[in-house]
Amino acid sequence: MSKADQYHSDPTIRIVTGVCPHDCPDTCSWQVAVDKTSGRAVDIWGHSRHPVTLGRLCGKVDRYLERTYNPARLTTPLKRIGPKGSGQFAPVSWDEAIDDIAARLQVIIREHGAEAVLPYSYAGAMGLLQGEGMASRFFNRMGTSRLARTICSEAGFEGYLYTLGAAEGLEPEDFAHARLILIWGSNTLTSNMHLWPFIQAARKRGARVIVIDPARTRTAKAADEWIPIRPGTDGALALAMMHVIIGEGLHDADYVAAHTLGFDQLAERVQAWTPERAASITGVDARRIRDLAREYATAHPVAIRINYGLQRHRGGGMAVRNITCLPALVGAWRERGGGIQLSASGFFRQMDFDGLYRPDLLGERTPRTLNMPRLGDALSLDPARLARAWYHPRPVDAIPAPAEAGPPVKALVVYNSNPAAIAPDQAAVIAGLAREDLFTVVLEHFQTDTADYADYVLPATTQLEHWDILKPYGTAYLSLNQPAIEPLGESLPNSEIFRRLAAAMGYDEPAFREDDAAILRDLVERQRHPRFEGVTWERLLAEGFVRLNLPQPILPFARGDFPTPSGKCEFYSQRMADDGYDPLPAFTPPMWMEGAEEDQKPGLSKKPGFSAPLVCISPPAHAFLNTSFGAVERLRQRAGEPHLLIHPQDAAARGVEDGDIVQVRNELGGVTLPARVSDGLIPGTVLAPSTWWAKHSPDGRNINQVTAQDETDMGAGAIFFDAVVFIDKMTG
Ligand SMILES: Nc1nc2c(c(=O)[nH]1)N[C@H]1C(S)=C(S)[C@@H](COP(=O)(O)OP(=O)(O)OC[C@H]3O[C@@H](n4cnc5c(=O)[nH]c(N)nc54)[C@H](O)[C@@H]3O)O[C@H]1N2
Ligand SMILES: Nc1nc2c(c(=O)[nH]1)N[C@H]1C(S)=C(S)[C@@H](COP(=O)(O)OP(=O)(O)OC[C@H]3O[C@@H](n4cnc5c(=O)[nH]c(N)nc54)[C@H](O)[C@@H]3O)O[C@H]1N2
Ligand code: SF4
Ligand SMILES: [Mo]
Repeated sequence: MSKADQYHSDPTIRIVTGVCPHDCPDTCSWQVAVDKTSGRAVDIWGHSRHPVTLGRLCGKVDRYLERTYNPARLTTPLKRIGPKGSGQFAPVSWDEAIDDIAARLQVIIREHGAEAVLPYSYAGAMGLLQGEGMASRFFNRMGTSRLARTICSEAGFEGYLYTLGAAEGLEPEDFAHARLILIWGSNTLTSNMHLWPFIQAARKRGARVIVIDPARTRTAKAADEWIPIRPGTDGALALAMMHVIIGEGLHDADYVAAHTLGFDQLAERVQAWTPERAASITGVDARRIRDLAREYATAHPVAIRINYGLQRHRGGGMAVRNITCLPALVGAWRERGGGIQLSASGFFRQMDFDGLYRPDLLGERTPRTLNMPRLGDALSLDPARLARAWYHPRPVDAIPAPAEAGPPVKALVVYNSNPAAIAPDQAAVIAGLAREDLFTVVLEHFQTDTADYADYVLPATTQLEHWDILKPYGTAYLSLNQPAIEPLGESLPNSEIFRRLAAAMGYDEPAFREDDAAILRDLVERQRHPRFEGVTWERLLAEGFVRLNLPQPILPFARGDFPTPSGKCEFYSQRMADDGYDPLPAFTPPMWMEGAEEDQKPGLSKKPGFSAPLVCISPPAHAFLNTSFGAVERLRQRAGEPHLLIHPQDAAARGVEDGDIVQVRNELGGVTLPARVSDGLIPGTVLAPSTWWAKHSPDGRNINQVTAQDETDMGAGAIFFDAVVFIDKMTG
């Protein structure tokens, strides 16, 4: 008997259907049991009828009630009473907070222009309403600087789009039909666990699963094989696989002729990419590369799951582009279980958001766009650094001269994000947040590292307390979240906070008076594309989630139909040439490989020594979701403590033993962490499970001390996993 069945017969309980708001491809549908008398949520579980949730939540969101009812929840507006960053605040009323914030923003706008205000948000709440719904109306009306939300996925996304035209591919259910599955730069069991049952189903039918990752992750341990690879070198591996496939005539000549563009140029390009050449870059044995290519080309159907881990490097865009060429080359798209998935968000690409986000409120204004990973630069008072923070995603996009960079950022409004912990170049971010002349407002559930630097902290509701709609990036089911409980304390939904701020600013458009459910209903009813046929508000209310009007299996490219300019999978991309890139698959080396002498390259060093640098990656810890669960003590306990994994070879070269405290440092900053010596890593790479709140870390700083603001080759994304560090054993 499912939990829903159990509670159905209990007259004291009301069951409410909702959806997980977190930044995770699974977008689980959930149900909450609410005690009718107390109005308190008493249980939460995964929806048993959702075809991907399959009745299970992950170990983090299983604890969602502990997060919502956490004693550390913010329940009243707070005003700063101590120095910036001291975390000293006093409670104030909503009216006082809203009026004072509006007044301060008005002064800043009058003196510096609306571009001096910067919204900063990401995916704390992925819902369309509590995400950017009311916020974008507010900031569009104000005409603030815009934020390019590139911190996570842009490089891979661009590489994928140049090649295939849309972020479409396999859906999770399709993986059950594959015979060979490459999990490439993804830690499925941690970051996308609801894909795993479909992978297991494929294995029961004889499929093999290979994980390509610098670390022997949970997923790599559970797979049939782990292929360790040096970070940032996947592009070279894909080129060599294509070398073998084309060289040995293993490609699908019919599919290639009918549905791809530029095969001859590709064949010529990959000729030089022998497995031996790729081996010297990737650290993967040449023989293994050759066999992998053969297995990939001859197993049918063959599926690839890439994720964002592999593109957090300078060459991440091109790496994803190269890998994305593989399925068309072997005709994998023909069959169910064949193809690739990076993101399924393209299933929703025809969704019309103008009625929600209201870009029309900008009028004729086109404010500057600042790039998210460059927050440190954006908050600098040096015009040259501010200019560098301008969003310039392609080589053909220039940054302005310092004199043209516009006003310094004087006000920062943070919601759904925790930049003091998650943004790269933490020292630069903190220096900006610590500016006494910067007016900072933070909408939050908890007193995060970022909230410590606020002038006002405004308490927001959690997903149990507000309405929303989730557009997943890993499934084809649109989902509705209904509030299960009343807001805790004085907390308010983001939507209501921006509504009140708008009123205080004197914005009297009807867009700032619509209530939450009406906005969402309008969003659903406004959709005209055939994919939304049958996706109605009534069904969402009754069922919680509704599949897009797409066939199952979707088989997006079985007969070509790539939404690229040529209508084909573009091995040769004119659009890339026009944007300033090599139009063919190429290898873009990671930062760590550039500029270093051969014997100084991390992991390639022939002179083991104290000073040789290492590459540092910091992928998510299993028990965390970015920093969103940092306040939940039980999950912190599960994560253990902030630490650094280091290979025995690299540890020995530095005299480091298991448990020793080491300093991880580079020119940007440093952190001290206990070392754990582990052979579950490719030598030359260290790994710091992330992302810990800085204030829960040994010296009040986390691993983003050593990550840089530099951007990826495509889409101006962040390069979190492309950090060069020095590791020294702490003495004394
Ligand atoms: N439990 C949990 N789930 C999460 C998150 C979380 O914090 N915790 N975060 C969510 C978010 S925001 C995102 S974007 C997704 C991310 O989901 P994933 O992309 O799966 O996550 P990552 O762990 O960042 O990276 C996956 C793997 O890539 C490996 N990797 C790093 N560099 C390279 C490389 O150059 N090549 C290859 N082949 N592998 C590399 C890492 O070791 C890691 O095991 O997960 C989401 N789900
Ligand atoms: N070193 C390192 N750094 C990383 C990464 C990494 O792997 N390693 N991963 C990167 C990636 S992939 C991503 S996506 C980013 C994630 O960066 P963020 O999207 O900033 O993610 P979180 O750290 O989870 O912060 C979200 C915050 O939003 C708050 N929040 C949640 N719901 C609501 C709401 O309804 N209203 C309001 N007002 N607040 C809410 C949460 O309490 C939380 O503090 O981090 C990046 N940083
Ligand atoms: S974080 Fe992911 S796996 Fe966990 S409940 Fe949310 S959507 Fe599901
Ligand atoms: Mo992310």
